[in-house]
Amino acid sequence: MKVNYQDKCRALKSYILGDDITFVMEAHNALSARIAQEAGFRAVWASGLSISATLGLADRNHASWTQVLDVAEFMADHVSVPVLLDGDTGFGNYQNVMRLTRKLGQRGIAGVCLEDKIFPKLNSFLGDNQELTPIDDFCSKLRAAKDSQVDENFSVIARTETLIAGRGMEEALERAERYREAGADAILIHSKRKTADEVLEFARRWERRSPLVVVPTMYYRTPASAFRDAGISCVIWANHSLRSSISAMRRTTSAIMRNESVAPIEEDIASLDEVFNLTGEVQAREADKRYAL
Ligand code: SPV
Ligand code: MG
Repeated sequence: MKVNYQDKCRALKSYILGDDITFVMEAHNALSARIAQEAGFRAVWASGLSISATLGLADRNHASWTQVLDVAEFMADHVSVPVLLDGDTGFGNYQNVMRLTRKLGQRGIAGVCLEDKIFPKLNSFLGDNQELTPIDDFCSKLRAAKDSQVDENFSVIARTETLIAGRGMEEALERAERYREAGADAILIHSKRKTADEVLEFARRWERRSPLVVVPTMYYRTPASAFRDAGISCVIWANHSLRSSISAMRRTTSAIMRNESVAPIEEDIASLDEVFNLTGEVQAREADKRYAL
C-alpha cells in the first residue's frame, strides 16, 4: 500500500495527540529506518547524533543541514511510517527554520524537533551548563516553523534542555508553557539524570497541558509503565540502532581479522537475500519484468 506524505503527517500527529504511548526508534539511514519499521515501530527518529556519527562527524552541526536532509529523505523514501527529524536548533535563526521546514515538507518528513540551544549545538550529554536560546528567540523559531509547514498535520516538537543546563524545574515549566503558546505540538523534556525522577516530576506538574516526549537514553532502566502512567505521549529510543551496529560491526570485523576467514561468522550475519529484501531489489525485478525489452 502506497502511503503518501499527508498520511505520514496525519499518522505522526495522531501518535503525538493520542492517548496511547508511542515508541519511536532511532535510525540513521534508509536501511536502519526500514529495520525499525519491520520491528513494528510506528515512527522513526532521524537522530542528529546518529546521522552525524555515520558520517564520521561530531554531533556539533559539522554536517550541514542539507546533508542531514538528504539522509532523512532517503529514510522517508524507504519507509511507510513517519520520520521525525531531529532538527537540532533549526540550523540558525527563524529564517533558517522557515526554509528547513518548507524543505522537510517537500522531502516527505512528517515532523521536526527543535531544541532551545545555540547554533552550533553540542550533544546534550557533553559538557555542563550549556547555553540556552532566549525564550522569545526560540518562540520565534517555533512560530516560523508552524507558519511554514507544508502539510497542516506536520508536527513541530519543542525540546527544552533547561534541566540538562542545570537551570531547574521552574524555568523548564516556564519555557515549556511559552513554547506551547507559540504553537508547539508537543514538548520534549530532556534529562541526563540516571533516573527518570525529574522528567516524571515535570510530567506531573505539566498536567497534560500538551503532549510530552521523553528520551530515556540515560534513565534507560525506567520501565515503560512509568512513562505510561505519567501520560507520556512518545518515547524516543534515540541512538540504539547506531550503537548496536557499532558493536556488531566490531564483533564481525575482528572475528574475520582473527580467523582470516568468514566461515566462523557466516551464519551469524545477515544473508545476502536479507540485504536484497531490505532494499529495492524485489521492485527492481518486477520493473524488469514489465519494462525490459
Ligand atoms: C539525538 O538523537 O541526536 C538526540 C537525542 O538529540 S540525544 O542525543 O539523546 O540528546
Ligand atoms: Mg540530536
